Amino acid sequence: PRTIHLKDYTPFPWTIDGVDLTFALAPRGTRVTSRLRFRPNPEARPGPFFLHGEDLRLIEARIDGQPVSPRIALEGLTCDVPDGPFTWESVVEIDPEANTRLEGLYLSNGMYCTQCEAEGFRRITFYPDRPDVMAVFTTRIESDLPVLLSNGNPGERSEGVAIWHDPWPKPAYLFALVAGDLLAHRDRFTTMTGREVDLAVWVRPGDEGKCAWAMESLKASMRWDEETYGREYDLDVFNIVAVDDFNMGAMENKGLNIFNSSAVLASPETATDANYERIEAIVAHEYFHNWTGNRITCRDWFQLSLKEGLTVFRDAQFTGDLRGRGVKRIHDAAALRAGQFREDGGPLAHPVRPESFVEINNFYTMTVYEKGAEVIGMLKRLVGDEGYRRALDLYFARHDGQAATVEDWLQVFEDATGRDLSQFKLWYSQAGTPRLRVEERWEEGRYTLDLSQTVPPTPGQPTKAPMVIPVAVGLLNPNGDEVVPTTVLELTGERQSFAFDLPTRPIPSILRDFSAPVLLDRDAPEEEAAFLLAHDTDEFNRWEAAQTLARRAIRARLDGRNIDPAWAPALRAVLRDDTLSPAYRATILARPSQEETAQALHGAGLTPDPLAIFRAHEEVAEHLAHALADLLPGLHDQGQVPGPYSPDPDSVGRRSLGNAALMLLSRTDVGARARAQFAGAADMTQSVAALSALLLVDAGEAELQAFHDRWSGDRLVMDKWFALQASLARPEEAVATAERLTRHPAFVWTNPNRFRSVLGAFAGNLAGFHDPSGAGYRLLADWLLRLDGANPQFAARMSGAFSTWRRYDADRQALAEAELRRIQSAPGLSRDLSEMVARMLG
Ligand code: HT7
Ligand code: ZN
Repeated sequence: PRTIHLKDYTPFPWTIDGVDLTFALAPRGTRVTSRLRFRPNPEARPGPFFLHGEDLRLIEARIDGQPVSPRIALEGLTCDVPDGPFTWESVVEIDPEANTRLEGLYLSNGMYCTQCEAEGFRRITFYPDRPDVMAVFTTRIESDLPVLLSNGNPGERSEGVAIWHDPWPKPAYLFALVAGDLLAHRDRFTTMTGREVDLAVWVRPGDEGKCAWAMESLKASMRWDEETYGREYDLDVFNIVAVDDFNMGAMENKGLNIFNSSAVLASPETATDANYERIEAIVAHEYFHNWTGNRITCRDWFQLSLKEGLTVFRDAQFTGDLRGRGVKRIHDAAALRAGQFREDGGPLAHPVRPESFVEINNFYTMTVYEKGAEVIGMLKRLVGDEGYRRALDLYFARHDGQAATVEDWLQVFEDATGRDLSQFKLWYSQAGTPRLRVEERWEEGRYTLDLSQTVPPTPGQPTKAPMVIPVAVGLLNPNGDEVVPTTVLELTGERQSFAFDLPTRPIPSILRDFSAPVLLDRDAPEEEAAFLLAHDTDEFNRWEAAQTLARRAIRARLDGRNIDPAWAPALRAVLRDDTLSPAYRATILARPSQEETAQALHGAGLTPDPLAIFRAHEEVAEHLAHALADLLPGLHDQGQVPGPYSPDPDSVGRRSLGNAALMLLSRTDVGARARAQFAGAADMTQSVAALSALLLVDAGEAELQAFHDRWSGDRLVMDKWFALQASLARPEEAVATAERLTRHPAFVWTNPNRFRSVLGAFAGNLAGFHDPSGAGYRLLADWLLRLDGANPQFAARMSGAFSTWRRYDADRQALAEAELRRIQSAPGLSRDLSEMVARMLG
């Protein structure tokens, strides 16, 4: 397969003045007629006329009305064309029913829907399927189905025909079409300039009672983007459609967002607080793409983070504003460390702006999304809130209607703030998590922080230059007063010193608010973490201090030592502090994940033993459960929020603290409270938490069955039933549990949500997946091979579970490698999965 390189970019030799599409929908033979008005692109060098196209049956092609015979190749067609402007027409036939890839036009439970990002439009018709070709689309849909939707504003509607016109030029990846027997949950929004927008969430009959939260989230997002970024919506309608078979969370098609039903549907009985929060965040993310992604799109797919990093950053700001910045920052940093640091430290490491790819779908990663968002957060910290706002205003003014690059993005910051960002740009090109070493010196009246950085080698990048690292620091007096409030130190060299004149030696709080996505390396005095846990004014670093203590406890058990008896009392003081929000106190009670422990051991040059890690985490939880036994029932009681269910931040926070307490309580009361909570649960949050607490202590057989019997008709709730078992199965039973679940009649493996709920959840069960027999590796490899034949994009995504295989002992390595090689040598392996496996084998 061909490798595509950033350096080879050339503009398309034509521009398109208008696109007219007609879809005559039929499950086995949909006819797509396209009429494209081409004009030579004055900014491009002339080149061959090439249109992408895959799995299309060409019926006829014409240029200016005259039949032509294009040369069909594997990935598209070429044709001789006139020198000046011309009109290209083609008729193709496609087979939506046979489309199991969920890219292009496909059928999901009788509903037609599309997924065109990144390169799915070429499975619909012949087209220059690249993001820098932007055009105005008019779409005619012919079908007897009652609801026919596409991008833009609705035009004429008559028996069996609907016409849609999208006035905003867009790349083909933002095209969408939906047709089906759907019901709408409707509302309206009045924009900042008084325009009325009709909003609708479209779902299958039966799901119409589960749309209210997505609609509320949409309206909140529309208002927030007006108030925070001055961005107004620009069409008369905004439609969201929920679909059951979908590879990712959602897609920001212009005016017609298509969502995985798990990211839309919610009712108190069927969705947890976490589901509600996820829906709110994804609805916001897709809506925010209307400006950062759609009005300003990407020149090529190497610039993906331009829209994704920025939109993740914006959705995080939104969630922080609605639900509390400190807790949001803690959740994001924890997720980044567990997922993106893992990616950056292994064979799949790549820069935020990759320089080459075989299959672009393999680069929708945490590095592009989440690290990309971190880079924007650093930029904002460096130029300040005012500078950021000026730069963003300039970005929207200068690049509206364009397909932009990372260079364009940085240029607006340089122009708006006068800052030179040439070194900062390394964050886009250098992969790997920088390690920030901090040492301190105290000489009478002068406190000095010596900062130094190293960026580790990553595939294809053996040596690195120093980055710009904003290190937010605060200094506290030994009595707990803050003597130096948060100050941003800018580390630009390999090592730099920063001095403070102070009467007494302070205690430093370093990397406040997780001001840069780096690993902090510091030999801190033992007692410092407990001090910061008690006194730090920075919410993030206070939580980080709690994490440091928890890591120490885990490490003690791994080394066969006793847990420091001062740990639980230190936590107790914070947990009892009613001035702190329950949501925040819940984060204090959380321990690092087993994955994080494995990563830390590997980073320290040790070989992690998944079983030992599992046991150490269990022992630490047992220790806390006993040491906090008197406090936990009260915390759990606080989580019983009276009145009807509401996903407001306060209620969610209370339940999260109550349920964090319950997870520990079940270890000392043999599940009594969890059983009672399960029996009396009025909402899914309480029900799932209770079931988890029981499964954690190897109980809950009867509750599991009751849950199954009650919810067997609800797809999304059944996903939870599968995922809970696969992820919480004890190490010795995990492979057998996952295998058994794959034999369950409801295990529809072609549905990505269901596949993920069993095999994704199992792969996240550290000791289960890394079973010393290799049976976990074999199970996943078998399923990946099967999945690859139907849905390569999703198979490739799920294969990432193997990426850490070199961390483990020689026996496990040999077993995992054998499975990767078995996959690699399978006949007919997709480009998607073969690229992933090749990279993982390195
Ligand atoms: N921009 C979208 C990314 C995407 C996608 C979505 C659904 C199915 C397949 C997809 N491939 C790429 C989603 C987003 O970031 O908002
Ligand atoms: Zn996105």
